[in-house]
Amino acid sequence: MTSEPRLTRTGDAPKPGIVHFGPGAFFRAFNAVFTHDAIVAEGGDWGIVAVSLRSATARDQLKPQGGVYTSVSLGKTEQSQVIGSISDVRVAPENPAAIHALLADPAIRIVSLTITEKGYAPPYAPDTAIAYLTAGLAARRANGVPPFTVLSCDNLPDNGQTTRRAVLDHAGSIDPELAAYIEANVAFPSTMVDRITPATTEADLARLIETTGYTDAAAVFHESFRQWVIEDDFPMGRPAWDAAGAQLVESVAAHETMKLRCLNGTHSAMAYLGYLAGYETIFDAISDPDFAQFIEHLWTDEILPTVPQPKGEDLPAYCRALMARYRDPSIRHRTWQIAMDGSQKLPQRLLGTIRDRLKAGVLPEGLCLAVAAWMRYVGGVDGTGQPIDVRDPLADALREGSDGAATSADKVGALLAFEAIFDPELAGHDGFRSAVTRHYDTIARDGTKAAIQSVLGR
Ligand code: CS2
Repeated sequence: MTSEPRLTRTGDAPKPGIVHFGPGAFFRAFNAVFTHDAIVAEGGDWGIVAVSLRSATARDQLKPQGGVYTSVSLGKTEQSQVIGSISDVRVAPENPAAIHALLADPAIRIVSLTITEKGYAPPYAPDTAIAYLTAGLAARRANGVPPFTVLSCDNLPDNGQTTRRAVLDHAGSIDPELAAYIEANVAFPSTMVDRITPATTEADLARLIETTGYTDAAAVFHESFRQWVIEDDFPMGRPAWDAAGAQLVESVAAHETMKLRCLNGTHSAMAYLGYLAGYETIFDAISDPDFAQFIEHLWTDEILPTVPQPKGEDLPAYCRALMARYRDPSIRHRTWQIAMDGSQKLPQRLLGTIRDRLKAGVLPEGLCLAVAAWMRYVGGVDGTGQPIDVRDPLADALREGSDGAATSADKVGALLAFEAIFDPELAGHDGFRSAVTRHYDTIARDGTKAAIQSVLGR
């Protein structure tokens, strides 16, 4: 127990204009910070009502503090900022009707989402974000209130379009006229979001008490870097996010591909390979010269040739900056955390790149190795025989898939048969299949480091 006073709000919370689903660490390190800075810069009633779809943790942490918390930028010079943009926090399952009423409120002009990749997958039960969005839009249509803008902030290609398709799909199953209305009237701008935010630890919170003199149960710890690219399509207005450093553009597609393939692709590669090699964090993995050289190889030879040129970006410089971000010793980002939900991440992070290389007639060995490492990881046992705590909506099915098969070719084949992950054309590509099987065997026989060295030609 500490005797330090708890952080609290002084003054009034901003009047709400945004509802946000998914009040976790990333939202607090990113959306809420940009919105705080935007309100400070240019004002506006853009307070955020943060809604959790499941657990009460965020509410229990934030409510006693009046919604304020500390955002800590780690690095050589640590900087902390008290963030005041969260007006209220709700737990949807405690009172779904209150969430429906909130979404129907004309003051709410934007509904944003950080619900992770799996949050967009059907079926859309009434307690999912997609169902709440649809119900909110239906209520506004019935009441003659203009619709809110829907802003997905998850790491998915075309996240606006993905959300739109999900909402239209769900609305169509309820009432085709509602779907037609949404199609004609609701804006779903796409975004690219980027800030590395490891899960908060008890040690982080204890250190914060020492440096600030107060207790803050909701604090978040992240890198100082942040990049937000947003399609500027907000019929009901938006906070001055541009004044806070966001890039408002016509199309984010190229930015999104760059980020998903260069950052998230190498993140996932390091998560599986690094975990199997015994590395706890990205920093630990990238400090191994073999890993560093492997990641450089992935960027230069396998990923960048597939990435379109985003306006205003220098792609090789982008990758150099990424390497510096990975090498930051103050960011303890666990490989296990990034390894989570691989079945939802692989397609946009690794498989699209592989497909593009195969189309160009090149077999991307390093990315095939990353896929093989994922296959070993979801097998649930590491190289030393220890069980792996695999967190994935498909975890059981994936483990059973690889358990049943006799040879490694059969195991790889069984996993490639998951059509929700691998499209049949890729799964049936002989060169891809045999490269993944070969790497799968090398990891089992000689270990992860040897497999990496074989790709590097050593
Ligand atoms: C990471 C991302 O957990 C993961 O899968 O790759 O959360 C990554 O840290 C962010 O996208 C960085 O912006």
